[in-house]
Amino acid sequence: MVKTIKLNLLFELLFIFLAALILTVTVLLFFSSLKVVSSVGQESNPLGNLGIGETAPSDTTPPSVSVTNPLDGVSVSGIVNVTADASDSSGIAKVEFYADTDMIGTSSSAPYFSAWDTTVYPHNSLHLVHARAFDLANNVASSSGVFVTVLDITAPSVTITNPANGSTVPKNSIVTIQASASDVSGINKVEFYVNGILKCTDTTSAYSCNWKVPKRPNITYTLLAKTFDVAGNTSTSTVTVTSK
Ligand SMILES: [Ca+2]
Ligand SMILES: [Ca+2]
Repeated sequence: MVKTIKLNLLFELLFIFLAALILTVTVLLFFSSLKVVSSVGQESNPLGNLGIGETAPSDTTPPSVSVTNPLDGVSVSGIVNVTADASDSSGIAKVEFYADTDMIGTSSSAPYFSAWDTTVYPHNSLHLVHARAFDLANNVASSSGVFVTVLDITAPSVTITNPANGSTVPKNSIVTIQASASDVSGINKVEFYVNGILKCTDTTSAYSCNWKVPKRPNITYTLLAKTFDVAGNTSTSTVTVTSK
């Protein structure tokens, strides 16, 4: 009887020991599986080739950049294609183009270029064009500047504001022909013509011409204002009027 009880106790102790062993192994396996997951996570990291504690070599060298068009000292006009060469060991992120302190545009892939509208500048004005290149590590380099002279090839604007197109004018009277004219480079003069004959030349704003309307009624006249900007570009505005 006593022997049987001892044997039962022995079996119970063995069972508890085995249960504890299984629990311990299960817990160990669980945590080791977590480690596997975390190391897999590291493998997918872009810096996975680096060992623990290592960092990527940082790029501290700025790119090389130069403006390839326009050339230094040339004259330009209209829309100019500004181009640059840029290179860097870690790669170019973008190239910015400047005229004086104004940004012309940004180019993010080779060939690097930007369209520069020079029609906003006055005739014979001097401008400094340069490029700034950024590498992928955000190092910046500025190119040498190129000096260019902008020539105005854009016609001025002009409009006859009086008399109105298609209106009648009193015969045998003085009618003041008025015109508004403007240009980024400035207006040199406005010429006023009646049926092709030059009547007045006005060099200062407001531009006008006193025209003596002939005595005959029911005559149609073509009034024309021709304006010249300081670069010699011209444009015209015409109206027709009838004497009454
Ligand atoms: Ca670099
Ligand atoms: Ca002009």
